[in-house]
Amino acid sequence: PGDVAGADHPIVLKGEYLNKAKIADGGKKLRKNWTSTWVVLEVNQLLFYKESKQEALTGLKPGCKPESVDLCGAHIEWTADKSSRKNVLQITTSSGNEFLLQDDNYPTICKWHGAIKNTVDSLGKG
Ligand code: I3P
Repeated sequence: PGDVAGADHPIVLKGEYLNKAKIADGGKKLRKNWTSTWVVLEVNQLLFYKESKQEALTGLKPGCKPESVDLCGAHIEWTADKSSRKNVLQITTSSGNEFLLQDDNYPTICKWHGAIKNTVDSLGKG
């Protein structure tokens, strides 16, 4: 019921481990801390799980929710100047949260960039 993260939205891209760093919260800059996270793309949001097995537990176990990123009104772009790493993309939400996603494998991160961009664009059309 309602908008329980991970419970009732169709999955667009199945889970995969990517490197993630949240660099701003509500427009306020955060200290960068890269972590490996299990990323799932749904039709309206991106979910960050600590590990793959957490996805299966969400909905069964209270308090086992992923971090969710509302993609409505969000922006996604490649960035070369926010990190010394290669293959970095940035997602900025309408609430001013900023996330970097990165993978050393270019085809992998391209696939995520394309799918997230399609999702953002489709939500934008309303
Ligand atoms: C940061 C850490 C990050 C690095 C960041 C550093 O140092 O080395 O990996 O980002 O660079 O500040 P600390 O652990 O002391 O916070 P990248 O790996 O993305 O380059 P930055 O300050 O240029 O963002």
